[in-house]
Amino acid sequence: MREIGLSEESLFSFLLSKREEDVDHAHILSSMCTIPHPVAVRAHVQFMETNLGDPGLFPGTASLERLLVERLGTLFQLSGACGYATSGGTESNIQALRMARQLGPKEKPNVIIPESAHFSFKKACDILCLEMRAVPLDENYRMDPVAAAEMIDRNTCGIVGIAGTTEYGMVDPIAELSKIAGDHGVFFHVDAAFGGLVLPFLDDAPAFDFSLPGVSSIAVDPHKMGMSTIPAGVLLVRDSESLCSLSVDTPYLTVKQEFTLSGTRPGASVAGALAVLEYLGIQGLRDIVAGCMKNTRRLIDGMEAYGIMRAATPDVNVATFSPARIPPPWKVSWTRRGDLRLVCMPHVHAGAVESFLKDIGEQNA
Ligand code: 0PR
Repeated sequence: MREIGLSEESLFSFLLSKREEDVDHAHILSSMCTIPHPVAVRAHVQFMETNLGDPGLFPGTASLERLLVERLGTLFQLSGACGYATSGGTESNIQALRMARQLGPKEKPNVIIPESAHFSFKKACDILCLEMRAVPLDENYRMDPVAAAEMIDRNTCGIVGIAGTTEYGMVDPIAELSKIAGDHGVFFHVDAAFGGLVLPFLDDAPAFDFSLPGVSSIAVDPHKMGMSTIPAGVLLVRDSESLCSLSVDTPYLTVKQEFTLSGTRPGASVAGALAVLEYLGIQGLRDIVAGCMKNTRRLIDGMEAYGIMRAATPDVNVATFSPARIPPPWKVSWTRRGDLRLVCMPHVHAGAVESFLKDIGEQNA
């Protein structure tokens, strides 16, 4: 620590210089986060000092969290869904597996998870001492439901399906998995951290939500396609008993029990997440998703015109390709199998797609 503090001017010029080292969103094609919507930023600033960890002190903010859960629950076809705002998909996935473990068999519990799962499930299994059984994928990078069913035994406490995989943008056969989970009486968590705010706005999207009776919980991240400020995830749960299985006593707070993983929790990004949903409504979100999907298709067509072929035909706005040389300053990512991965987030405008394609054409000519 400095003995004497900096002047405000020097402090902010130092901070600005650091901020300028960050990559400009104009060139980020690798991220599942995006530039927050202006209404999210405004709401975030308005709720900056609120703490959902002690909701009795912030009843107004706490009611916004309940409204956020209600809005997303209804979007996922369950009125009266319970849940809470998490820090993102990782926390939602950890908490979902924690519920599965609380409610399921106690002896050497295992969970059935697709090979395509986000690495947050590895963290969850480590923390919760769960055996992770990895289900192979079919030729379209979707979880094989027959293999999943064969892996279930009497120690299985949970099944996970992904609605919008991180790497290839695929939706697992959630309806079949819901049936399998229901038949075995096993907790079924759907990781829709990415796809949860894409699929409801597409025509002909596969079912992935609470309309399927076997679905026990859903993770969805407003800080991804919901254009919220970070951190904003939501864990939605069908039954309040499942969520209450996570409760611990909190004797000196304004509430006597809590089921969340974090104690102190930001109200700011919850207000930000809700602000976007309220401001855009279904129609506004549908337009944004339509734009992202159009850009994804244009990217795939444009790359294939250069002979860089798609690795998959995605269900959501993640495009993957056989390896290609990528010129600076574009920031792209690579899947575990070595495919090029590009995510058409709302900040990736049609103009950026065209200028990326032009650069690729020159580089790979
Ligand atoms: N589930 C799925 C399907 C995800 O894609 C992700 C993150 C998570 C869970 C975990 O969410 P949190 O990171 O919010 O805890 N997917 C992105 C990824 O790993 C996260 C990300 C976002 C990474 C922006 C980089 C980046 O620039 O690719």
